[in-house]
Amino acid sequence: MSFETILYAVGNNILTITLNRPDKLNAMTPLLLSELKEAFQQADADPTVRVVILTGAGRGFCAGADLAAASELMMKGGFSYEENLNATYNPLILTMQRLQKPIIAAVNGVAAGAGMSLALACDIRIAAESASFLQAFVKIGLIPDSGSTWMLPRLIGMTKALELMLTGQKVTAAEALTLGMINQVVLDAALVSTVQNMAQQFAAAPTKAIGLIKQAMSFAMTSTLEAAMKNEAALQGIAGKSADHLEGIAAFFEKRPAAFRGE
Ligand code: LHQ
Repeated sequence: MSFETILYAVGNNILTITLNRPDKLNAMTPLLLSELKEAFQQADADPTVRVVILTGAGRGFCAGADLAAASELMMKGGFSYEENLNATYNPLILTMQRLQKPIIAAVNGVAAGAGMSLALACDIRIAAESASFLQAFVKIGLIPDSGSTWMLPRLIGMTKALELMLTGQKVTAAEALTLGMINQVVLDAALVSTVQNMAQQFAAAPTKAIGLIKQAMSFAMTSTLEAAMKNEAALQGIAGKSADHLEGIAAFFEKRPAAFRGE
């Protein structure tokens, strides 16, 4: 399957999706949004994909909504931000969150507005030293969207999340690490190899359990302790029946590395 605005490459059980509008810092047009959602749906359906890397071509990760495309739609009249978000950005973020496979954001440059929301919707964020993050929305008189108001305070706490949203100030990769917004900062030249190493580990991991961990954590974010434990028990019931669990136990007693197949 070939796309116009993203690159989609699978190899060794690793899917790399590259946002590919480098001249516009990979700002998201309606086409890019629909292609990206389709890419994650394909990742879901393809059993050979056991981990996804999301990155940007050129010097940016993603500059958020393409403001030229947004203004064009507004000029035509009848454009509704609410409808647009509900029809495009929100389903994309939910598709990512519900994907039963890990997503690593390789943040190669600036992640702004909904581009930052996109990075926040990934499960792991590794940033190049020169990358930065900004809740750009307020600078154009908008509010954070695409899940930022839900995700950011959960990651870094209300105090700092609100400050970043109210000011729109740029956060460097080093600051983002200190805030707990990202998992790791690496030298620009080491980004690809660091992310590849982590992706290889996930590609050899018990994929079913990883999907269930994502599901359990997502549920627990909005539930009581009692409900979270009940849900853990139900999901553990599923994990306990997986082939990879049997393999994990066998490998433990045979004192050898487990050969997980993602089943
Ligand atoms: C862009 C963009 C961009 C188009 C850089 N669009 N061209 C909104 C509306 C609709 C529905 C749903 O949700 C949303 C949510 C949002 O995402 S709102 C927030 C949208 N994003 C922004 O407001 C960020 C705008 N961009 C910037 O503030 C800067 O470009 C940043 C800080 C990201 C990077 O600055 P620089 O490194 O100085 O790069 P630059 O500004 O020179 O940009 C390079 C090129 O990319 C330039 O094009 P040009 O043809 O002049 O070389 C920019 O116009 C273009 N570009 N962001 N969002």
